[in-house]
Amino acid sequence: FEPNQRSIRVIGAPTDYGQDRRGVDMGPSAIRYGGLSDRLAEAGVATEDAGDLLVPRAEERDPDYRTPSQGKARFLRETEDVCTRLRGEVRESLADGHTPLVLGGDHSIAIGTVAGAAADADIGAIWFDAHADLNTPTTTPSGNVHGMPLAALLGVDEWAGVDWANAPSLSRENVAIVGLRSVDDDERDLIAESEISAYTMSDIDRRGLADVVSDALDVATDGTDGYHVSLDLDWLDPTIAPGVGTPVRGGVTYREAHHSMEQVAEDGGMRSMELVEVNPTLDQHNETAELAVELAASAFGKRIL
Ligand code: Z70
Ligand code: MN
Ligand code: MN
Ligand code: MN
Repeated sequence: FEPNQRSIRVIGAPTDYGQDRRGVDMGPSAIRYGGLSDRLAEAGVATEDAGDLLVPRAEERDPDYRTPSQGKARFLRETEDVCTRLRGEVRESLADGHTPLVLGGDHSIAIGTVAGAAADADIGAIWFDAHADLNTPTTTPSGNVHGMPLAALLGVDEWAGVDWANAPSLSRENVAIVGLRSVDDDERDLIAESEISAYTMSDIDRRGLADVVSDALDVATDGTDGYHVSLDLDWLDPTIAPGVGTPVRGGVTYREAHHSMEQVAEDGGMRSMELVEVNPTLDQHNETAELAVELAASAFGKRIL
């Protein structure tokens, strides 16, 4: 057994501003209760917990407060506030030599996580998700910012001028989305006309997930200082991850997901990670949070032999 050199700082971002179903703000508690610190200790990594960011309850805020240029994005002011603070925490964690592990919350928090991770480095990103998260406040069909973080980080259209996303924090040629099965028309057009690498479930069925993730790692590491792993739990099939706001049938299996995280661990270039969209109110016996914990342990180098 080789002790793992890495040390982790856990940062909770208990938001549910970015989507319609309440409850995803309980994600950080459920993930910790699901055994996070014990499983990471078993994986041989030193872990410290910075606690949760203080996030005002959605009921106390006005979702529709926005300037005309902010289009249809709901809770954008609140999202900016949380992401600005999260960006600072993530940047500080990296500066202190700790790999940030951010617990969501809905996927809008990725804007803060990645802005912080990219503040002092050129990074790629692997986006494990059923969705492309490439909408803008104009193209969004829902008004939900959790459908927009990747577009924000790439500086797509009106996201280009948004300073709190530090856009662009990512370059299209270093981004890979893995597991797509629910994509909006404007997102499809953007993927077709840009250098973003996008892998659908059909690609995974044809080529095998291991081969797809190997490509994604090449994309994320090509000319970068490392990469961010954004793990939306709706990447997984809802039969094993029912506790998510937007379950989409036909996701990756338990074994496929673990193997992907083992590939990430073996690669060694991951600089930051986040676990998002766990909704304990929709879960069965906390199994989705426990799965998130197990996947993080694998990504951080849990060994079987
Ligand atoms: C749709 C939208 C989304 C997560 C759903 C859905 C986006 N494309 N993201 N669940 N995690 O409303 O923008
Ligand atoms: Mn420390
Ligand atoms: Mn998703
Ligand atoms: Mn997502």
